[in-house]
Amino acid sequence: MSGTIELFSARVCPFAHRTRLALAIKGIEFELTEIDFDAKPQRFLDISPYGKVPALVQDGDAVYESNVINQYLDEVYPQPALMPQDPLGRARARIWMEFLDSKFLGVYYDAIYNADRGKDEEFRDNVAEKLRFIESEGFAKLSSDGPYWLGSGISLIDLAYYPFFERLPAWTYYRDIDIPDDCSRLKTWNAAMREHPAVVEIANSPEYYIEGYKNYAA
Ligand SMILES: N[C@@H](CCC(=O)N[C@@H](CS)C(=O)NCC(=O)O)C(=O)O
Repeated sequence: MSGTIELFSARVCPFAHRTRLALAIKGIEFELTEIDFDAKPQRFLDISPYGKVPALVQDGDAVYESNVINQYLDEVYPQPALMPQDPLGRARARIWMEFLDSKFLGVYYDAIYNADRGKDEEFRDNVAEKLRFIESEGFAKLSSDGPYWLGSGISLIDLAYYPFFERLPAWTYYRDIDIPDDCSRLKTWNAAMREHPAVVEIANSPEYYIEGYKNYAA
């Protein structure tokens, strides 16, 4: 069995949040090292070549990139399984994790970083379009009776997306962006995620995120 895990993390970071969720769901013990971005220790930079959290060390070996870390954890600690058992299912899970990072997050963060109030509506529509795509191409085709992305069992897709939805109250507060009413599966998923014990264990309040994104939204 593999040795102790040290996780380099930051409370503010949605990517690190993904890995905290995977560790919590699997009940894996680990040592948490919180990184101050303004004073990154050399020990952290030595194992995280991009200087980003999350990064994990086990038996002297480093793994970084949140979705890669989570798939590593799922292979080293197979129970409970957080990826489908069949290759096609795993391919689909990776497609949606990739969609989030390469196609959704840019649009999502553009909307809160935007400094031109005259363009807020355009950015809001762009986010809504992506959320509707997730609803119709993702949930409607994959989640069966739900409530999670792949049905009744939570998976790494859920863990990849959820941190950005825990932060959604900041988007609502500053930019009036929320899950569209016609995205009922997405709403059900969001509500189910919020009640999951692992989510509850490490959740931050809406106020924490509203305060945390204040400077970005200004
Ligand atoms: N693609 C990376 C993104 C990680 C990332 O962007 N982490 C940010 C915090 S949310 C970071 O460590 N930033 C430190 C810095 O830019 O100095 C992943 O999925 O792990």
